[in-house]
Parts: sequence; C-alpha cells; structure tokens
Amino acid sequence: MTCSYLGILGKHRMKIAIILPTYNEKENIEILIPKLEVEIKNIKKHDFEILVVDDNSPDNTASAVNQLQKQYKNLHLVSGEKKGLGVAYLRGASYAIDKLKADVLIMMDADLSHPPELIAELMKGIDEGYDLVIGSRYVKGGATPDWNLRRRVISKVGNSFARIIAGMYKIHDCTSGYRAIRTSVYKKVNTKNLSTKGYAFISTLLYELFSVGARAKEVPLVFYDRKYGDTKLKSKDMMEFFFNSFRLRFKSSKRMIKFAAVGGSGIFVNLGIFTLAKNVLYPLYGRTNMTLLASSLTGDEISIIYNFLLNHYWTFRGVTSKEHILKKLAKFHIVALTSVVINNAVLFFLHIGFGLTDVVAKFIGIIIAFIWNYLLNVKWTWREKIQ
Ligand SMILES: Nc1nc2c(ncn2[C@@H]2O[C@H](COP(=O)(O)OP(=O)(O)OP(=O)(O)O)[C@@H](O)[C@H]2O)c(=O)[nH]1
Ligand SMILES: [Mg+2]
Repeated sequence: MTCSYLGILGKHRMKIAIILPTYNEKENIEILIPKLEVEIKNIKKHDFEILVVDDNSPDNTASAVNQLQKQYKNLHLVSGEKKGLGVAYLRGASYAIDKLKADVLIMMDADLSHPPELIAELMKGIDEGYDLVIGSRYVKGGATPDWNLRRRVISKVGNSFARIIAGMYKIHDCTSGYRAIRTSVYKKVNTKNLSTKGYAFISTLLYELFSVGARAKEVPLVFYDRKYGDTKLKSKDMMEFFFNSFRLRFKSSKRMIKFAAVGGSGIFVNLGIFTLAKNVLYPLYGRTNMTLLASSLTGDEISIIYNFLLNHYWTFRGVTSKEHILKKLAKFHIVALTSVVINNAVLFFLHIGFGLTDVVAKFIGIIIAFIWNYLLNVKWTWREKIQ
C-alpha cells in the first residue's frame, strides 16, 4: 500500500503516448485498442494516452476509432493526408508532445504484429534510464515465427544495410517500428530536416537519436504476421531505405572529413609551433639538449587546444550529450596525451633510431597518432555509449 502510494507520488511518474500509425487497419485497431487498454491499466506507475494517426483510411479506420473513443477517454485520433509512414509518425509525435505533453513516445504498428505485452518491457527500460528502448527481433529471445525464408532474407539484408552501411552496427534491429523514445531526447533531433518520408524514417530517426547521444537498449520482440489487411510496404519504400542507408553513411563521413580537416590544419599549427620553438624560442634559453623534446611537446599542447575548440564548436556541433565541456576537454586531453606518447615514440624511434630528419619523423608520428586520436574521440569523448 505504502509502496504504491509512494510510487504514485514519486517524481518518476510520466505521461506516455502510444502512437499507432494506421492505414486501412479497421479490423486490427478494433482488436488492438481493448488489448492495449488492459495492458496499460496494469502499468500503474505511469499515465498512458493512445494516439491513432490515421491518413483518412478508405476502410474508415477513423470511425472505428471514434466508436472506441466513447469507451476510452485516453484514446485520441489525428487524421491527415496520406504522405507516408514517416510523415505520419512526425505528425503523431508533434501532437503527442504539444497536446498530450508526453514524456515518452511509444511507436507501435497497429496490425497486431507488435504484442501489447511488450509495452511493460519497453517501459522497464525507460525506467532504468535508457532514452530509447527497441523491441528487437534479432536479439536472443526475439523471433519472426510466421515469416517465410524470402521475408526473413529481405528483412535481414535490410538490417545489415542499416547496421553496416549506415554504421549502426551496435543495434541488432534497426528497422523495428516498436520502440519507446524519451521525448527530451527526441526533441534534440532536428525532425524538420529529416528527408525520409516512408519506412526509411524508422532507421533515419534511430541514426539521428544516436547522433544526439541517446542511450539505447534492445528487448526481445516476437513479431507475428498481420492476420487482417494488407501490407503497406511498397518497393518504393525499400528503394528509399537502401539509398537512405548510404546517405546516412555520407552524413557520418562528413563528420570524419571535418575532424580530418581540423586535425590536418592542426598538423601545421603543431609543426609551425615546433619549428618556431626549436629554432627560435628554446635556443634563447640555451637549453639545447632539451630543445627537441620541449619543442615537440609545446607544438603538441598548443595544437591539442586548437583542435579541441574547433572540434567542439564545429565538428561535433549539435552532439549535445549531458557532459560538461570541461569534462570533454579533459577526455580530449587524455586521448591527446596517449597520442602524444605515440607520436613522440615514433619521432624518437625514426629520428634517433633511423636518422630521419626531425620534421619528417615528427610528421609521420603525427599521422599515426591522428588516426588513434580520431577513433577514440568519436567513441569516447563525444559519443555516449550505445548498449
Ligand atoms: N498513417 C499511416 N500509417 C501507415 C502508413 N503506411 C503504413 N502505415 C501503418 O504502419 C504500420 C506498419 O505498416 P505495415 O504495412 O504493417 O508494414 P510492415 O509491418 O512492414 O508489413 P506487414 O506487417 O508485413 O504488412 C501499420 O500500422 C500501418 O497501418 C501511412 O502511409 N500512413
Ligand atoms: Mg506490419
């Protein structure tokens, strides 16, 4: 008694909006809504709203929803023109955030492929602190029992595209439309600029959520085939999805190019300071035996600060993880320090050991350290962990 009382008063009570896009799902929605209502009644910790996003379905899905609304006060309907699944999702999310004041969005197919019982699992993940919880067919416990080999292969190939080409290899199911998303993280995504109109929206949103630092978890989903109505997935959607995977890859490559440009200009800052220090600054103090190392370290430190500032305000602009800039600067320094060790080891190895000119040896050292530096900064300094 006390526990549930505290639970109700607890600060973690949230408003959850379940978004169901529908196009000709009359029979399905009539079965799904009562089942969902039972399910969410059992999750006492939070308040649920159900939002059907219908595109003026010719089978009159909307009037079936209107009928159900008489019975269920938490059932909402937004109708609009048919412009694709992605556009419907966006419309639903805006309504859920602006009108229903949702803290969490749950996106779910309305064709009974997504079992309502999984809502509790998705919410468990959100309560654990994840920003994104995905119902996944491709983790242990997940399955697609009704699918024939052809359907399995198409889905697997699609997923592999999103994982390998678009670079979301840590997520096993990138095309699952069943997921819970924390609104505060969703809002960080510039949804107005998402170019995908159809099913490709699912993987694009996933990609964008990771770019803003979403912490994600997958829970097993047993996906059943629809019993009523027809699939809305067209070959046009598949084409959009495949091309979009390449577009996403290019988008992340853009970041790599920027990072390389910053690093590249940093090489000249580093070499310039190194030359200046070695030939002008340190000889003034007469410490010639220390000149090589001291000049090299001076070049490194000044280029570290130069690199960090450019990367923070340009390369990784928009990656708004919760971490303070000073913590990022500290991480950047740690990464850079390991790079400094690497590039000086190379310098001494090549210059003293192999007699290479000091500037050339230093240049090779910088290149090797740069590759190390890039990988660690993307994975650690600016990116939140994907679980
Ligand atoms: N509002 C809206 N909903 C859509 C649109 N396209 C698909 N949907 C809905 O999105 C959900 C997923 O679509 P499905 O046709 O089931 O796609 P799928 O699950 O990949 O394919 P099958 O289940 O095999 O038919 C369903 O609830 C559809 O009714 C659209 O253009 N607008
Ligand atoms: Mg379906």
